[in-house]
Order: sequence, then structure tokens, then C-alpha cells
Amino acid sequence: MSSPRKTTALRRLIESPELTFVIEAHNGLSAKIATEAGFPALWASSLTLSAALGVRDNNEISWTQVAEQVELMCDATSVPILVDGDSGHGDFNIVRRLVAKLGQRGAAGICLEDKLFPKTNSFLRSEQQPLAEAEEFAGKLKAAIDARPDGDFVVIARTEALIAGRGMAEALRRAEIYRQAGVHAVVIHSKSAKPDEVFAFMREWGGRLPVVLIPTKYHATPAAAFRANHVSMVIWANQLMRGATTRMQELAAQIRREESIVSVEDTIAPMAEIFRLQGDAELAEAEQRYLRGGSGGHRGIILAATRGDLPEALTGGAPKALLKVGHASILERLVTTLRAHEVRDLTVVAGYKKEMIALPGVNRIDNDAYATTGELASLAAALASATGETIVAFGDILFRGYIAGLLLHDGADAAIAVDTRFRERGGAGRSSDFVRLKRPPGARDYLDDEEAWLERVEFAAPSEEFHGEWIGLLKLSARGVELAREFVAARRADGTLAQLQLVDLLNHFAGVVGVKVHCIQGHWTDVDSLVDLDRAQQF
Ligand code: SPV
Ligand code: MG
Repeated sequence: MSSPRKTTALRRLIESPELTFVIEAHNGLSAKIATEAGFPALWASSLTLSAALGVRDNNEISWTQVAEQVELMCDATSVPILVDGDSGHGDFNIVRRLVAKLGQRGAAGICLEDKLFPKTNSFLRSEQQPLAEAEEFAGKLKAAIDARPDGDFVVIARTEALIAGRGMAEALRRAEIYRQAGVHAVVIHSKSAKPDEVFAFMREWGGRLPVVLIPTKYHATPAAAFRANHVSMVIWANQLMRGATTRMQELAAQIRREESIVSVEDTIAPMAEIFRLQGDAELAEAEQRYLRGGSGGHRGIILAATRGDLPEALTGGAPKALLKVGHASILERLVTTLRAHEVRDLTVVAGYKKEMIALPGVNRIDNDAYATTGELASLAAALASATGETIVAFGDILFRGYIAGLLLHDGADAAIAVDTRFRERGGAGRSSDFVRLKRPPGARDYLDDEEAWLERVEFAAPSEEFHGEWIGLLKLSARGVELAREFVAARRADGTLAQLQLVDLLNHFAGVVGVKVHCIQGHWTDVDSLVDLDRAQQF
């Protein structure tokens, strides 16, 4: 069954005996967010549309600008949009054009208020707001109804009589005149902190037409009270804009103060979420359809074949990558982090208890010789089918998402992340993959604005000769993948593949194409020991 037209959908919501909640949106992004939250219709608010554009709610944006914004919002959502038409942006003739054009651009209805043009927001200098003469305003409503692009396009009349201090009798008189003009519903607007006056209106009105409320000021009213008073629709008219404003103010101040984005990075929507909301997945799919060889996203390989050295009691006989850190396993966390950075085609190389490794949408390749081979043999298994840019991660590491981003945005054929604060990591006498850089670090730590290149990496105890610790994350460009494949083939041929690790590949790359190093300071952990596990739980 095809879904009804948006106009029909809005009309059904208005006329249904059920209470409908509608929320404000002010651009395509907020329209998508509100739709995903489940709102069955949206309010294109004059206040928030104008605020989003940095101007006042005094008809400072023209009706054609409103129509442009509304069109983008309609494109962004599958639910109907009720447009705040203010006082109509002019006389009956302008109202006709406004309604026709909004309809052409995908709006499902309009709400017109009985003020003059230009109008002022209802909560500013309310008592001084001049009202239109009711009969003349009724003419605009009739013009709107006659100009509708289809018979279900909703026309709602809003009376500002209570806002302007003209009293209940005047509000009722006006609402009745507008009903007789043929509208589908009325809005009774109020600036009272309590719903008493709008509910008094409801009782006097007696259900002659559906009633819509905008409880910005009487915001504490529970939903049950709206239902008990037979309200048809409640519009939350500005909350998304106000929430976004608060968060933007906090973020801007924090970033300015800290001169860094490192502490905000994980508190804001990942880039991948923005891309998702923009509908990039559809474009990637269209590229596959319309562009020869089109590709979407990066590839990722997670090496999780070995058993590791943690006691069996801890791993419960499961592979180390399945160890729970908080509510999710290390592997699940890795997959989530990589996916947030557009790593779509993910392969886990499994070995020990391989059948336990099963994650939705993640490929598994086995290295059945995991007990007698090293990391390079596991990588070789996955490289056999890999093409294009690929990120490789050890299956026992956790890192902040931005680190994957650093590597994926680097054009080098091989790029790794190296922690220059490795001396602060516990475990005296521990061994790890320590790194020497081609150019020794300066007085301050290496920061990521200085280019750094790998001289060599070795599994060793920490010492003065090293500048950092490789965290177990490597990005290879498409050419890097080819070079790695060649290296693997040569080592297979000379019989050394089984004994080699990823550091051997890195040292080979350092000699032939160079390995770009991104220096970080903490923000990661691996799980090699009980100490590490404890650290990971706190991570
Ligand atoms: C709007 O959201 O623009 C409205 C409601 O018209 S109010 O701000 O209360 O006037
Ligand atoms: Mg408005």
C-alpha cells in the first residue's frame, strides 16, 4: 500500500480524535532528526527559521526565503510539514501565491495568524501587538483555502486574541469567524504560564473544529491534560533550536578556551553520523549502480587469531578480543569505532576459538595455523582478498575514534599511530612495539602538526633509544596493500612468513616507501595483561 500524500497525512492527523505531538524543525538536518525521533509531522516555525538564519522573527526573511527553506526540509523528511505562515506576508493576494508555492514545494499545510504584516513574535511586547480585523483576516483564510494545490492541504487559523489581551469572548468570536471561513483547525495561542485559559477556551469551543496548542509558556502541562481536554495537536515550537543553541554555545566556548578539540571530540556527533544523516549511504549505493568501479568506505582488518597470555579464568576460554570491557567486548568496541569512521568492509582474522567470533556484518577469515604462526600470516590471510585503502588493527586494543580518523585521512602509503607518552604507561619491565623516529623529537612532545616518519620499530623493553610505542593500528593505502601483498609473497617464498610479525612489515615499509607516524599522547590501551585489563575497564 503506498503511503498517503503528505497533505492527506497531515489532514488525517488534525482530524483524528487522537492527540498528535508535532515538533519544530528549522532546516533539513533538524527535520531528519525530528523524523527519526518518531514525530509524525513537523512545524516549520517562523521563530526558529529566522533564528537559524540569524535574523528576527519580524518577517525579516521574505516569504520566498521561507519557501526555499521549507522545500529543503520537505526533501529531508517523509512526514508532513505544517508551515508557520505568520500573518500571510501581505494581503490576500500574497497569501494565494504563498499557499500555492508552499504546496508546490512539498508543504502539507499552513497556519495563518490574525496579526498585521509585518508581525512580531507573540512573546515580544504581546499586549501592544495590533490584531487584524477579524472579517478581513477571514478573507485571507478563504484566499488560502481557494489557492490550495490539493484538497487535503491543511489551512489552520491562529488567533492571537489572548496574547494581545483581548479576552476570551474575543478569542471565541474570532475562532468562530475563521471556522466559518472554512479552515480545518484553529490555534488558540496563549502566553500564560498555566493552561487554564486555553482549556477554558476548549470548553467554550465545544469541539466545533480541531484545536491546536503551542504550549511554549505553559510547558509544564502533562500530556494527559491535553488529552483530557480533547486537544487535537500540540506543537513543541522551538525546543530543538533552543537545545542546539545551548550546546553550540558550550562547545564554542570550550574549544576557544582549550585551543584544542581533543576533549570535545568524543562528546559530539561523529563525522559518520553527519554523513549518515546526510544520506551518504544512498549515494554510495548509487555510485555502485551508476559509476563503474564505484567504491564506498574503507576496509578494515582486525587481527584476533591468537589466544593471548591472559589466564583462562579471565577470558572464560574465549578469544581475548571477546573480553568484555564495560558492556561490550573489545571487538565490538573496535568495530563500532571503525564503523564510525566509514570503515564499512570489516574482516576479523580468527584462529583460537574461531567459531565464537561472529558479529553481524563483519566477515571472518580464519588462520587455522594461529598457534604456530605470527601476525603477518594472519594479515596475509585477509590481504588475499583485500583491495583499496585498508586499516589494520590488533584485536586487543581500544583507542579514541579520532586516532583512526588521523590515519584514514593521511594519504601516505603506510601510516601508524604512536604514543609518545609511552613512559607513563605502567608495567615496568614490559615489552612492547617501541618506535624510533627518523627525526628525534624536539623539546616538546611530538605533536601531530609535525611530520614524523618511522626509522624502525621493534618488540623490546622501553629504553631511551625509543621515541614512542606503536599502538597496533596501521593504515595502508591501495598501493600500500599491494606492497604488503608483495612482501607477504616474498616471505612465503623464502619460508619466513610464519615467524614474522607486523613490525617486520613496518620495518620493510620504512625502508622502501616510508611509514608516516601520527604521534598521540595516550587515548588508547591494549589488553596484554591483567594490568592492561584494569586500565581498559577505566578507559
Ligand atoms: C513560531 O514557532 O514561530 C510560532 C510560535 O509562531 S510562537 O513563537 O509562540 O509565536
Ligand atoms: Mg511564528
